[in-house]
Amino acid sequence: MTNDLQSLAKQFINTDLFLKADPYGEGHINDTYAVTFQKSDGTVYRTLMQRINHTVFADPAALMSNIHGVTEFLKNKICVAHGDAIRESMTIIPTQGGSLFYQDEKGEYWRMYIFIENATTYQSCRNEQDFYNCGFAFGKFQRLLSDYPIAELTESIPDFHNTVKRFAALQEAIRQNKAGRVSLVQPEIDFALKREKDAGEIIDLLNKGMMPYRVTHNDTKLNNIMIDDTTGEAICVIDLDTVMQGAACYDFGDSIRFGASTAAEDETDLGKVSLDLHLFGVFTKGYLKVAKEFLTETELYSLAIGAKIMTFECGIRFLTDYLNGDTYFKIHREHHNLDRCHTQFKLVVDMEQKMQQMQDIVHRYCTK
Ligand code: ADP
Ligand code: GN1
Ligand code: MG
Repeated sequence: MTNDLQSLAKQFINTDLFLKADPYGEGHINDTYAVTFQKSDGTVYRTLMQRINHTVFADPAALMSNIHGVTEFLKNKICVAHGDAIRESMTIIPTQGGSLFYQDEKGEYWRMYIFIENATTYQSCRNEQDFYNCGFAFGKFQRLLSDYPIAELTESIPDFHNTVKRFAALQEAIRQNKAGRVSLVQPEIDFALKREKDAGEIIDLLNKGMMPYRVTHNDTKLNNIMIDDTTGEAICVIDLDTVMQGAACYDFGDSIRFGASTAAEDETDLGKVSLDLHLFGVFTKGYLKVAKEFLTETELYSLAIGAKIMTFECGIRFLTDYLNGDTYFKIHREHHNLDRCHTQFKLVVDMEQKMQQMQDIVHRYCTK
């Protein structure tokens, strides 16, 4: 494999010496490697190489052109604001031939990015200042892209956050029972089916024209933002595969789902899992510091509901994948997707109970 990785890496950079490629990160979708090179003057540096999961992303070429468009657009704005365009936005390293990706002889798609050094992605909140900074950074990301030509974006995964369609996919997985697991998860299925009407809560607002479509990231987990090791600032939003049109609350909601939980996404002790209202407030404060300038009343109202719906949706996606035989999300142990589903459903119940408090917090920070 190292040989393969070496020859793949050389498709992007062949002027410097390849030293090694190490598996990297904890994403559920792509295969990620930190690739180390040495320049002729002895300087050692890393790049980030990824195999794009083309089962998940049907059109990697369109996906890469989305990322190219968005990163170039962001870099222009960052430069105008005298920022550091290499550290504050992803940078694609093209192939030697100038293409945004490389397709190998097996048909796999590969890409390379500049490695953002002296910055870290976290699996859980280190401290509340980080989470505030993340809220601010995701709000800023939406603001920077608010005048991006939305029609130029391809839907890299159609209906990604259409929770009604996600619900239908769950029903189909139950019907097909591919992995023979339906009888193992009847309580989880009942939990989801009881909430069928909730699935439309956000998508209906968009469909009825009550909320605008915006350019959104759609996968705003804490581990998709890089925190500067020195300043603690959330410097760069990464994992841009799902940048598409969506509702502002998708980004707000997904950040809360992951970062304001008191436990990991795959915690097996459900007694540890709940929504931390204090962290909810911290993120909301950071996000609204930027976003209250451009969000409409309905969008503000949708934020807390979006947190619940993103969590419900993620739970039904994990359950669907479990029923389908674990074909979508990477798993690292048996029943991993079911464990993930449990934490999400536990959070949904908690958010249902705390909804009014969540709404009050949003209200507090949009009037300040
Ligand atoms: P996935 O889609 O599988 O989640 P990501 O694009 O999020 O893959 O990458 C996985 C991990 O690799 C991230 O969580 C982050 O730690 C690291 N990473 C991604 N891009 C960069 C980059 N440009 N510089 C440094 N680290 C990165
Ligand atoms: C996946 O790629 P990653 O690990 O950042 C998934 C998200 C889920 C998340 C759950 C393209 O995110 O939608 O919310 O796992 N990404 C895709 O942890 O499906
Ligand atoms: Mg990721």
